[in-house]
Amino acid sequence: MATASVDKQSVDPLPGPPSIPHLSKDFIWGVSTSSFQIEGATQEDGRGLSIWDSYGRTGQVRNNDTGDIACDHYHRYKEDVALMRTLGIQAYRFSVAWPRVLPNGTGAVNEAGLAFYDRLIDELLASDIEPWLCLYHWDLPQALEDRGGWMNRESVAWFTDYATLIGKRYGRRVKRFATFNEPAIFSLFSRSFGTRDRSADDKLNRWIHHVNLAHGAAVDALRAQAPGALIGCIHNYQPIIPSSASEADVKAAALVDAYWNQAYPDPQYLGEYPQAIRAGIEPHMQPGDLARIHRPLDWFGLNHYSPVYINSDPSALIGMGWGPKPAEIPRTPIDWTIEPDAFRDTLLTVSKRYGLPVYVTENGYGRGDDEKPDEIGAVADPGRVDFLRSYISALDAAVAAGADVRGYFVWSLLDNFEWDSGYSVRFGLTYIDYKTQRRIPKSSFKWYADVIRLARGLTPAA
Ligand code: IFM
Repeated sequence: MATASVDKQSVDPLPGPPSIPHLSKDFIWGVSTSSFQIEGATQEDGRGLSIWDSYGRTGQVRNNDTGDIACDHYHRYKEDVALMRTLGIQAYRFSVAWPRVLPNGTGAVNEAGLAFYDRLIDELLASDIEPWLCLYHWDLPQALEDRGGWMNRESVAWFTDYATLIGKRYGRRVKRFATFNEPAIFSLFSRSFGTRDRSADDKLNRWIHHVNLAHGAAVDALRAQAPGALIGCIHNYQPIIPSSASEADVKAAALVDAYWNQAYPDPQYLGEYPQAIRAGIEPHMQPGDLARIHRPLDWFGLNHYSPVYINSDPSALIGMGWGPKPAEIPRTPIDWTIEPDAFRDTLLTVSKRYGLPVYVTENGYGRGDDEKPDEIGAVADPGRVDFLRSYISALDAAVAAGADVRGYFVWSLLDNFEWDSGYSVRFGLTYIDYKTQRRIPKSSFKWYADVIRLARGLTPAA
């Protein structure tokens, strides 16, 4: 049985700040969001459809939730940037909705869509917050999915055109770009793959290779349009742990590790695919492909939540089954194990393996819909505070042990559309009342603001 949810503990007083003696004063503190999860306005100002608009209409998202309104950030971005100012962050990571700026994925440009990101970027800069722009956080234009999406090698050219447009438009004001957010996650969990169909393994290999090529081409396009910008890719990297010592489980976990953790960063940062998947990728390779993928990068983006426990399941995609999690490890309310030591170890691993400055571009705590304002309208989230406190302390420990970590972004500024779970899972430092769109900073918001002020040598807000 899982240990009881940590949110049941007492709220008052909030725990003190994490122990961070090894973080420098110019360490970057931030928050992250993504376009589809917060923007809404899916049918406004000429935006095209994305695959998540279509998927939301299939009835497979919990409570039939859609992204139609989400947090209405498209209209309320100023209020959201004001929240960021109150937090005191130095950087904000967001993504551009590809179908908002190129409604058909390629070809005609939607000026009204581009103008939205102009307004957002200008508001951030006027607030002294650095915009970190991610090109792709899963909302592929439906028009491109209809042409085969990432299965089609032409996707490399589509993505290059999109990256060129974005670099040209924003490159004078935006100096940090990421190509993709968590390519392994949208590959492994894409609904295009029947998880009980082993012929999908080959589709997965082809898809991975195209996304990697698209990454490399986009890096070149961004460099051409935005000289001096710092470019990276954002990876979800977690320890993959076999749930037993059996040979089958150990082998399965090793293969999942290759797909989940290395299939993207290894060719992008090191110029080669992990040994375990090379033979699978080989049929999709053309001469010169590895050099096209392996373009110089400036930083490594790490999204980390908790280790993954794996069982062998020979009939499932890449033989991956979900193994039981050890009962003694505490969990968040959405059943993710809380293991800050694994975070510390992962930071050390990626820092050493990829040899570039690491930025933690996502880390956070999800809770179900029982997270609500109390009778005085406040939202107390002590479980989230404890989680962040222990993970930020673990980050400091990683730095003390030699990891080159330069920044940390909480997922997320706002509660938002949590993919298949719709609005039933909340990750925000800010509570969203979806009926009124009222924003209520949670106790973790105040706590994080104090952490940032202290880390920067300022006194905590009263
Ligand atoms: O909400 C997601 C985000 O889009 C990608 N990383 C994990 C988050 C929490 O599940």
